[in-house]
Amino acid sequence: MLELRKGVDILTKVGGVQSLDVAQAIFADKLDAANQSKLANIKNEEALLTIANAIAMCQPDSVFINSGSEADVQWVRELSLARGEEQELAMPNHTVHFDLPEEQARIIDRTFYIVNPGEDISVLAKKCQREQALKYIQENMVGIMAGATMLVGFYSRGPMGAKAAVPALEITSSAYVMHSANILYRNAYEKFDAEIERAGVLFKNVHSQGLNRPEDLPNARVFMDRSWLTTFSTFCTYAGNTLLLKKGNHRFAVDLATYFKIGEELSEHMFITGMTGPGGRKTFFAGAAPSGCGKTTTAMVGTDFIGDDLAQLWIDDAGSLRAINPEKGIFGIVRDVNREGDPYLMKCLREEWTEVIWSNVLIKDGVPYWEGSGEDVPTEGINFQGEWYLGKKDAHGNPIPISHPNARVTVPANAIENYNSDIGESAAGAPVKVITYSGRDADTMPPVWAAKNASEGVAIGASIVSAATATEIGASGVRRQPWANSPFIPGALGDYMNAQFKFFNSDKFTDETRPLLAGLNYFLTHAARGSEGKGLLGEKRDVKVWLSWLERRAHGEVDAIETPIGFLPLYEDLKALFAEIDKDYPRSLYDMQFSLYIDNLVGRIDLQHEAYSKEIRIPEQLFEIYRSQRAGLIALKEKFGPVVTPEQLLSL
Ligand code: SPV
Ligand code: MN
Repeated sequence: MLELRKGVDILTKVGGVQSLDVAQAIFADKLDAANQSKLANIKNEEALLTIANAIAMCQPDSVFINSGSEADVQWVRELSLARGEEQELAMPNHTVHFDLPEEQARIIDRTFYIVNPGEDISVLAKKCQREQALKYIQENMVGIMAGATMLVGFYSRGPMGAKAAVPALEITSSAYVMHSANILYRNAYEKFDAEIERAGVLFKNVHSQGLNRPEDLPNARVFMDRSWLTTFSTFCTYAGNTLLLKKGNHRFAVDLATYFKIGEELSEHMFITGMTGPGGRKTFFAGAAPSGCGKTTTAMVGTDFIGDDLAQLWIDDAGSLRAINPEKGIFGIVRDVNREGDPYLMKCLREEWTEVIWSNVLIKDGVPYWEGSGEDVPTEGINFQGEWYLGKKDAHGNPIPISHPNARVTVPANAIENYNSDIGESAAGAPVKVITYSGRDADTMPPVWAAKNASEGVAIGASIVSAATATEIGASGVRRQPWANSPFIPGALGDYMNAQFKFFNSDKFTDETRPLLAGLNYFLTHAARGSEGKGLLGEKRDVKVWLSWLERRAHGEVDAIETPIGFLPLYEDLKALFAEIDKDYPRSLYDMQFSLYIDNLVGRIDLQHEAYSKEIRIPEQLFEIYRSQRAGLIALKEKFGPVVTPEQLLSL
């Protein structure tokens, strides 16, 4: 299982600082008077020793303490420009950052959990023995900040005071990383000591890009020390590899939920958003999707946007499911963001409205351009591969797109016009009634379905599959993506699954408050349904209909068709919801989207059953659900053949 504070604490070992006296001497040596006086506000011993050890290890020329004041935040912005980590763009407060051409996404091949002898980790992750990680860090991080300024930031992952919020230190030599942290995380400098006390844990992150040279990239590493809640990141700049407050600390939060808060908290790769239903009521959703599968778009379809990437969930004393966003901004994929599908985000990107850090897009005359914007684009400029012109090919002879498929924009949440800051910033969190799970699935699951009970909902999460996207370097093919959280589940999937069953079946929920769990799939194709049409069966604006149907279902206002995989919507209900978005919804489309393709469904269940059979500690409940769904589907096939229409299902 997992034990905290076990084995050598690598940062302390390499830094060698054990006492506050030694720490103070280091601060006196490396910090000027102004920064010493800022640091004097922090008294927590673990925080101070972490900073001192990071200084002793990385040996920067100077240290900047980011108090979160407007002056400090501005200082970080200016440093990033002065050092060339970002460049100014034509629009005020917009800048662009480029990662090296070979580091445009998470470097999953160089990302490791640091483990103690005998500890098992997820079969989907890589591990590195503590001794080896220590050696690597000793050899590569000592003196890595020579000639540079170390930046130290104090953040909270979530609204301060919230049950599931955790304070975190970000220590980096990259001004771009700290600039991004200032947009994406709440500054907790003023209350840092109290927050560590309240939460009982502190996440610690140390990063340096070194000299940021392509030749160092093979030596890039992302290490997560599960036992000491410390991350180390070297020789890289992409925020998913360096700003480890995000996915590095998310992994620690998953561990805490899985091993220390079973049945009480979950830490998920989910958006959070509200939908306004009949009579103006607000219904909040939290939904999981793998990277690059429309999570940001879904979040912004709601009337009350809260977050697009991560959710910390817990059950409050009244039995209500609550969710906070550990972040306060988005680091969103910009490909295919356009006026029609993403009006709020487009306002941030194309109007003088907010601060934006663009990354890995095309720049021409100070204006960014990207794939799928629906705008006219120039035929030359500078992009993630350097000088670019229309028709330019990469080393393999493939045309280079104007922007990388994982090109991103970093934008504060409060600039998104439908952001609900009252709930988004509240320590009580958003009251969540619907949980969704989705992936990029061309041929099997319908656009929306609702689980029959909490355990079957857990099975939906366990069974996500998705085609690979551009967010991980080297990923390809259709893969299992349990809960869309698997890249961030450090321990055995069986342990994580056990925590899911316990949480959603918790007797703290009442019949009224237990959330509805559901599946979503936007990626069914015409081809998979034998239709002549091209591409996807749905479009971005349909998302609102699927969410609205779940909204009504969560309030018991729409009936549904019971099937072995869960409840499906009735045609009339969808038709009425489509009418609300001024769209006709032909019966033929409904039949294509909601008929059960039994062979595909059974194939999917068999795939999952087999894969999970090979893993340790998978709760038996999962296999029971698969067996019963499979038997139900086979019975339907015997009666109706391999494709079962909603009409046939209703005739039963
Ligand atoms: C994702 O890939 O899921 C992201 C971006 O949200 S990253 O920071 O790379 O994880
Ligand atoms: Mn993500």
